[in-house]
Amino acid sequence: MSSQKFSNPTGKVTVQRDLLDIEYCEDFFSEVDANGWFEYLAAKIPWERREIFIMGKKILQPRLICWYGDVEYTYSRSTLPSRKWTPQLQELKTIVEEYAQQKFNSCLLNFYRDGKDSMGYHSDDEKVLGKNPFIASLSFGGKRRFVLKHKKDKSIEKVEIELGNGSLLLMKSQTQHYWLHGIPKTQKEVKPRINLTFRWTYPK
Ligand SMILES: O=C(O)CCC(=O)C(=O)O
Ligand SMILES: [Mn+2]
Repeated sequence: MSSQKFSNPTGKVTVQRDLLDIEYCEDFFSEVDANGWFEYLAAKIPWERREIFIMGKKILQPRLICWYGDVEYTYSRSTLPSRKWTPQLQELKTIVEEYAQQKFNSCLLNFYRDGKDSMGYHSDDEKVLGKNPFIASLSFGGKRRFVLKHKKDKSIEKVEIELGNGSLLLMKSQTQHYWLHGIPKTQKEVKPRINLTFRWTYPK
């Protein structure tokens, strides 16, 4: 699919405080292109629902996922095999790499079917992601609330961003060491949403 590049990155917001370092670009893709990407990804990605272990308990993940990249990925006792980039995913990766001036070799795709699908608070700080993981997160489809909270200091105010259709969020420097992030469940009527988080994953 041919896509317009970051057509109008004027809606760019940077938040740097308390060792949080993020950049949010609201209109990275035009609405038309973002809708096209959503349709493509919803139909063509081999989405799966995985069982994971949380505090020793086996649960079904509250969303669909798929892992692409040059290396496999293990988390919560679940191993996701490496999967060859499709030309379309490669295209998205290149667009994001050019903008972020950063290389990525892997991508976790998440499909939130409705407001009951979610991602719990976590940080992308596993050893395989290196010292200061640089995460680039693309969103397509329904808007969802993305919340960041400091790992230890409860007096530090949370940061909330509504991640919209066609937006790009970058998480940089020491963010993953000091902050948790997640997508809470919502009772509001929300459209399905697809998210792609590009990362650099070191082989084990
Ligand atoms: O869906 C999102 O915006 C968050 C995804 C995320 O944090 C992750 O894949 O690690
Ligand atoms: Mn994450």
